[in-house]
Amino acid sequence: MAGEPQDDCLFCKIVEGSVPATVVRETETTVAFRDINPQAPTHVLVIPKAHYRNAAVLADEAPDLAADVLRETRAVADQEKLESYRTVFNTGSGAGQTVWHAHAHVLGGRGLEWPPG
Ligand code: IU
Repeated sequence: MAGEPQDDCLFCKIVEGSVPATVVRETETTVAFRDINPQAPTHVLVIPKAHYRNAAVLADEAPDLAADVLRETRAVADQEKLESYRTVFNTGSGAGQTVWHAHAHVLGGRGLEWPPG
């Protein structure tokens, strides 16, 4: 069922606490933790605690939760004292999505090129 934890999902395990992560923020509905392969001095992932396979499904099925995730990206940027930052939702394998639990990347702390690769 949409939103239910998935046994084979690494990010669900991070939410449960059975896989460790460097958590920087947590709310009732979201967790934010440092990416293990950072692409910028600040690279934090914000995830909903509930499992949705990507940002498109999250937006369709749980728009209030999608708003919580977006609000938390801003809170992470504030906490990390980022004046400029980029929020990325890779959606689908062609866009580089590799983990099938919706997540926002928050990247900052260096100049960022546009367009992205
Ligand atoms: P993507 O948008 O699905 O490609 O992002 C997945 C991110 O999850 C990627 O940046 C990985 O470095 C990151 N990640 C992580 O932080 N911890 C993990 O155990 C695994 C992936 I697997």
